[in-house]
Amino acid sequence: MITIALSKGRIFEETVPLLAAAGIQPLEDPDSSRKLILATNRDDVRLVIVRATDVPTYVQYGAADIGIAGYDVLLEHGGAGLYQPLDLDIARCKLMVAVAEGFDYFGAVRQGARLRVATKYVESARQHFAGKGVHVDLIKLYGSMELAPLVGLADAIVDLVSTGGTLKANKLVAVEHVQDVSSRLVVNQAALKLKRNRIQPIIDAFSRASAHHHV
Ligand code: PRT
Ligand code: MG
Repeated sequence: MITIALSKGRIFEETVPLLAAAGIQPLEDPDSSRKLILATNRDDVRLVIVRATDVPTYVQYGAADIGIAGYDVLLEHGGAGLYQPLDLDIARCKLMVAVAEGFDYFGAVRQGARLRVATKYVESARQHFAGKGVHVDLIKLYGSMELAPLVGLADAIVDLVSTGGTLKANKLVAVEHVQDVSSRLVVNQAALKLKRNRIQPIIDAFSRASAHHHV
């Protein structure tokens, strides 16, 4: 059996065509089904539906052989035990620093002020600000980061931006680019050795379908 870990929502939707290219069709839609293990048209392939941030963990411990995870999530996880053969170029967005409209971010940085930064992406944020020599106190949040500068929890946030609509709706502006993000294929290293004859064709099909973005 080959087990593939996916999160529902945008990653699942953009993965369906890649699965199809590998001859894999889910028998149910995770958005309407409450099942966490989904059968496919192939007896030897199943999907498990997990939180986006948990995908690397399932693959690291071999509970799933393969997974698809955002690069944002992989940077926080650290990538231990994971082979990352492909950038699938799906679910693209940018990790950005954003502040409330009217907050003088560059002025504060120039003066060497200590900034309070709220984020779910503590590791990426730490590296970004350390690289620039900016002093920060990081506040870990699990969602709705956009609220933090509006209610005085933080001076800035580090969050994903795709259309920019969420920042705009909350009167925030992006001031710095941290990292381009897209989703990557991750494979359990031991599973790849033991089941290469079944895993490699899936990697190859994904590679062809996603126009060869080798990491
Ligand atoms: O939603 P849940 O709490 O279960 O987990 P999650 O948010 O980690 O999962 P999901 O499915 O929302 O995101 C999975 C992956 O999609 C992320 O890890 C990213 O790699 C990728 N991705 C691509 C995004 C976005 N685009 C994105 N826009 N993930 C989140 N967003 C959020 C962003 O955090 C912000 O709140 O959408 C909002 C901004 O969108 P715009 O279009 O208004 O700019
Ligand atoms: Mg989300």
